[in-house]
Amino acid sequence: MGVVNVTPDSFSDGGRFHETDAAIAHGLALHADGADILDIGGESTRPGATRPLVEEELARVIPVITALAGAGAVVSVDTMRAAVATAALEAGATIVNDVSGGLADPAMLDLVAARGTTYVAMHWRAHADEMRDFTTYDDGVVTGVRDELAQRVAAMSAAGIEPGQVVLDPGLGFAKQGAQNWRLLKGLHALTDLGFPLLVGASRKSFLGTLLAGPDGAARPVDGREAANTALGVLLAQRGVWGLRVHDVRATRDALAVWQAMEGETT
Ligand code: PMM
Repeated sequence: MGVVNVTPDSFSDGGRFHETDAAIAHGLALHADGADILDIGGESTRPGATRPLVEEELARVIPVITALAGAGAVVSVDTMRAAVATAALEAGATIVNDVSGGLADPAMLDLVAARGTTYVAMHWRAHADEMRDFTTYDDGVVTGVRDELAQRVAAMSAAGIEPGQVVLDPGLGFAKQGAQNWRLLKGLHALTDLGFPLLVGASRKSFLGTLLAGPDGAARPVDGREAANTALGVLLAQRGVWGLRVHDVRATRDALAVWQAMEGETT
């Protein structure tokens, strides 16, 4: 899954693709690099970010979705709002990627049930401006995330969403502190045991920057985290993860090609 953030303030590619045309060109480039899905988002979820108005979010994502779906790409909309998801599905998106797993907008699960679309439900506890206050997991982060995702699955089922529509996501960096992300990744099998495909978004996140900190202790800047993300992507693919949400599709594709060549028949 290739990331197309149409936001002025995302931590990873903030502002670079704000203009509609630039976002479309970026999406087409990721598609050409081999992205199976393009994930279009108009709300930054970087820690501390404030929410855009719904009109603003619509104006950011809809033209980009229309163009990229029209060009033949499979498009997901990265939104917590049912109104935005509705417009995005009308514009050609076929997947709803909701970082709140249905918690931010009470209308979201009913919409997904009615439309029958694939639904990525991420583990989430609070909006970006306060999620740093919600990183306590009484029984450990793996158990906490698993139990809270299981509760979301129950809510989805109650809303009439079919199991085959659901993809789960551990929500790296969302209400998780540095080491908690590694604990979650190492304990991912506990989430796989819930019985749904998993999507993982590690690309450019700060726990990778911390891992790669220099001798002075300063985190590696966003632009220098790609090799680590690519290595992690291969390890996750080997563990059966369904999808990797990445900014550099070509790097991940290349790494997966190496893995497949090593595993495949030699001629
Ligand atoms: N991370 C971000 C945004 N959307 N969606 C899913 N399903 N999983 C994620 O981990 C995720 C997401 C934030 O990262 P970005 O600013 O680089 O898009």
